[in-house]
Amino acid sequence: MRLSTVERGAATRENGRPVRRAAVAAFVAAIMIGSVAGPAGAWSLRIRTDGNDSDTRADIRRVVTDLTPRIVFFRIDTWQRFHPAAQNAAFIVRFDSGGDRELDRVLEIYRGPHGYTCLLEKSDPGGEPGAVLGDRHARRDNLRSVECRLPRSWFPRIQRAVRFYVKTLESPSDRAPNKGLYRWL
Ligand SMILES: [Ca+2]
Ligand SMILES: [Ca+2]
Repeated sequence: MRLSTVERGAATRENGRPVRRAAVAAFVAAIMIGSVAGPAGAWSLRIRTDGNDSDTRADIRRVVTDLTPRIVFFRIDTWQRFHPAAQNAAFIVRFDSGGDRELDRVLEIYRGPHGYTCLLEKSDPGGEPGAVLGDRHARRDNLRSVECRLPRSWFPRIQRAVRFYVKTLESPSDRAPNKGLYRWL
C-alpha cells in the first residue's frame, strides 16, 4: 500500500520569504532546544515540538531527526496513542534532500501487514511519488511513536541542512511545522 497519492498536488516548492522565516525560526528553536545525546552515544538528535493542534487521532507532538555517516533517522511522537490493531495512523515526510528547494524524497510511514513500514520514494517535480527506493520496518518503542532508520545511501546528496515537513495522513490531518519547512536534520 502506497499512501502518498493522498498528497497529490502538494507543492514541490515553497514560496521564498515565509519559508525562510520559518527556516530561521526552526533553526533558532533547534539551537535553543539543543541537541541531546542519542541512544548510541555518538548520535545527536534534533528535536522539534508541535502542539496538540488538530483533531486527528495521531497529532504530531515531536519530530526527532538525526543524520549519521550511515543512517537517516526520523522519529515521530504523537500526543495520542495509536495502536496498530485499532487505528491506521499514517505519516508522510517530504523533504529536499538535495538542497535545491525541490522536495525530492517522500517518506511514507504506514501500517502494513507486519507492523509499521517506512517506505522511501523519489518525488517527481509535480509532487507525484516516483520510484521506490526501499523500505524498512519501523520501530515502535511505545504506542505514541514510530521510528525510521533509513540507509543514507538512499539520499545521495543529503546533508544536515535539509528542508522538510511532516504530515499525518489522517483526516483531519496535522502538519509540522504548521507553515513552511523545518531545516536541519
Ligand atoms: Ca501537532
Ligand atoms: Ca501542527
